[in-house]
Amino acid sequence: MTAANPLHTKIDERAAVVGVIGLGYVGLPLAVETARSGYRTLGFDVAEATVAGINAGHSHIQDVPSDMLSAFVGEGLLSATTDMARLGECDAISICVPTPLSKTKDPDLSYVASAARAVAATLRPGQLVILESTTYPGTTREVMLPILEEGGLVAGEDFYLCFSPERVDPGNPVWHTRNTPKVLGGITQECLDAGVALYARVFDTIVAVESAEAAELVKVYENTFRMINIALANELAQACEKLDVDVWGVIEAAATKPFGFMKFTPGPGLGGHCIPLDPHYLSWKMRTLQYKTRMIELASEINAEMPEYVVRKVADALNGDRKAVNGSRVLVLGIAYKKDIDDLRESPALDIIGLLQGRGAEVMYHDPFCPMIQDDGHTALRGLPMHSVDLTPELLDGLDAVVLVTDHSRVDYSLVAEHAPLVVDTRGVTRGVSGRARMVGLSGRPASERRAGTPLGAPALAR
Ligand code: SAJ
Repeated sequence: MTAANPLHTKIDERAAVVGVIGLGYVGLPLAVETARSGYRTLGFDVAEATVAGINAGHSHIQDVPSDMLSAFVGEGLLSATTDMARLGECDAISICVPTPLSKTKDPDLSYVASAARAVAATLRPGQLVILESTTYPGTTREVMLPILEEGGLVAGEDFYLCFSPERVDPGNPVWHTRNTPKVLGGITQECLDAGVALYARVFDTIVAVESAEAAELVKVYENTFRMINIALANELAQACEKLDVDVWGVIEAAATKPFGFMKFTPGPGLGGHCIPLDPHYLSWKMRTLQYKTRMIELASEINAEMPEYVVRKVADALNGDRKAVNGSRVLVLGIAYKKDIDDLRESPALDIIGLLQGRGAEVMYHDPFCPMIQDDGHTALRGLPMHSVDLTPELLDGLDAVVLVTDHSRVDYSLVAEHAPLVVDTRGVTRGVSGRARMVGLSGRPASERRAGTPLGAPALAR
């Protein structure tokens, strides 16, 4: 594209107005970065409270400090609105809306389509539109493009359309929006050129790829890679159970390989709003093209079976104390989908609580980040809302078992080992912690119960 292009000129002169639709954990950090790069930024969200909070300088996103937000708001560089008619004021618009999966694991693009229609309503020549929401390869060209071209404007000539996957890792102390390499693909070369022109001024590193489809595929591949390797670690844990080998020791030793290996760890199952979901965008798209992504299906099965595996471990461990799950008092320790966060989305802890309740256990939980499990109408647990109980010696002494599901850093695991009779640890965080409790790992007997050189499967030698 020549420098005479008015959009390029506006971008070069920092005169371009940037719009961000969707001000959540992706959109608000992006809006702050475009403001920081000198672009007046207009955030769009359907939630009145979110918009009001931002305009008052209050951040609802952990990675965006309110003092930074209020500085940009105070300078007039950043403001928010629910009025989608103002999208016409923007020279560039990034779309960061949710792309959930339905219960049948079909992509729900209703938010993307709604945002596209809002942009189309005020689309004008020279505008750049970038979709950031994780979705199946083909969405930008097959869903966004027709909606935007309905009014007669042509992508690559009149306006520009790109896909750029979000790579936000909430709470990551090293990788932030600005310094994480940003992949970008366009519907046409001119689209890509326009997207690079803007994003090269916002992100430290731009990774231009051949098309919007390639950029969409990069994102689902990244997270599918992760999901499949987690499944392999979970399968290794079950193999170690059969061989009576401590899986954590095997993984730690394998991780000493300085090349050709990447450490993943087994656990109670797969939580979060990315890893369990993103691979299904790819498998869904491939099904429409008569291709079965067998690796994704199998890995998803293995991960989905982990809550059952954990509950069987709890049942077996209680049997070791001549107890049944039915009637036992069980504490689930840590319920967020991963450590040191408060996010319950797709958390396997909820499955484990439901399975234990279904077997007749009296289940309670402790999680310093999650004070309550709401009764949101689709979490099928008994006794909702459930509240986090305090972790006290009295509570622990009165339990039959603790199942450690999420390994938050700020829990006193020595207190748990000292007072609970039995701990089933699905994260390997209590290895080396000793106390009154019988400690059961995700696989095999604890190393403390196995003398060095004990043949596989042989009972531990009496001391
Ligand atoms: N998990 C395991 N074993 C592992 C790693 C994770 O069981 O070795 C489990 C976690 O307990 C959790 C689930 O998988 O239940 C997902 O954990 P995650 O570490 O992948 O965290 P997420 O869901 O927050 O993933 C995000 C993703 N970021 C984006 O999509 C932009 C992912 O690509 C990142 O790699 C990940 O953060 C990260 O590394 O923190």
